[in-house]
Amino acid sequence: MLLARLLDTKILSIQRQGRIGPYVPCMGEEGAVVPSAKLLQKQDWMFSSYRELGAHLARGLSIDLILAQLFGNSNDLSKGRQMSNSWSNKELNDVPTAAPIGAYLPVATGVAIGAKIRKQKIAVLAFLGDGGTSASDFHVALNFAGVYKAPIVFVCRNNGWAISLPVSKQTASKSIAAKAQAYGFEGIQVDGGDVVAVYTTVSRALEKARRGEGPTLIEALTFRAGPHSTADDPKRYRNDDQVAWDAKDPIKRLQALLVSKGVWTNEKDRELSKQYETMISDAIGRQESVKPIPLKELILGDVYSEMPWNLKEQSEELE
Ligand SMILES: Cc1ncc(C[n+]2csc(CCOP(=O)(O)OP(=O)(O)O)c2C)c(N)n1
Ligand SMILES: [Mg+2]
Repeated sequence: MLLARLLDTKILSIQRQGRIGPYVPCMGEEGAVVPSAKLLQKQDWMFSSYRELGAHLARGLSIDLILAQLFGNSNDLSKGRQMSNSWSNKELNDVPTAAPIGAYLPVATGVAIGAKIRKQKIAVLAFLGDGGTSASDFHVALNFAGVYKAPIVFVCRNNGWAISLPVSKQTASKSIAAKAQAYGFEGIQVDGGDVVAVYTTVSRALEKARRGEGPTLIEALTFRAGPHSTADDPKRYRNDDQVAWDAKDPIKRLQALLVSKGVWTNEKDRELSKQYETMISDAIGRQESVKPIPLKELILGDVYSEMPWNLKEQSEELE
């Protein structure tokens, strides 16, 4: 969580310096995503939206690969072709998101149904936002998950906003968790800033999925501490209360808990922060200078195993 916070903060500053394109920050929501992703086993699958930086780190994606994706350089596993924040890694069963909200959710359910048919004892974890619950794909995904008793856990980060639209205008349901009832499975609301509560709830849901007892929808109540993206000005639609945010900060809450239990100190915290900051600046130094893949390959590569004559012609023209 701390690594995600420090990396997010640093990425925001290099974005403001014009060194990368648009970015979607994750500050405030680490408590809902990091423990969830940390609970996955190697053969499980993870689907996400774009505000789950910490989940990719927890899954094992390196700082270098996270930055390579944002610089769109030739080290990037998606070769600079994906929208920013669309991290993925085939070896980690970490699937890239799709720009249309929720479009990956039926795919996630499909992977879970596939695993069930193959009798694999695995689980699928799929993150989404409160806005994602209005996408038709959300309802398709939950309906199929319910009917097939698919081994999937949906974790919805309800941060109260879909860009500038408040959740009160997103749904007339009493909660997002309540929506699961219509699809015949359990929905649970949890404080997304309470790491222990998230860990326990997601752990039980993943175990239930692995036992073949079907899906769960978890609504994690979170706080989006920053703007929707670097192209957004939240002051135009909401008033942020700094004091209220400090009390909600999942990292501060966990630090306080660990210090009170005598298993962590502020001194250790400072040391760890320094260590992470060095790792982050070293990785930026490595990735910023890496060139993008050549334009020709970016546009025309990976489409045909053998390039047809018309593309060959265009390729020469491009050169
Ligand atoms: C189908 C679709 N409609 C609209 C958009 C534009 N859009 C991008 S992010 C976003 C808000 C989504 O909010 P939420 O699901 O609550 O996630 P959050 O940004 O709060 O993490 C919208 C409307 C889109 N990408 N796809
Ligand atoms: Mg939201």
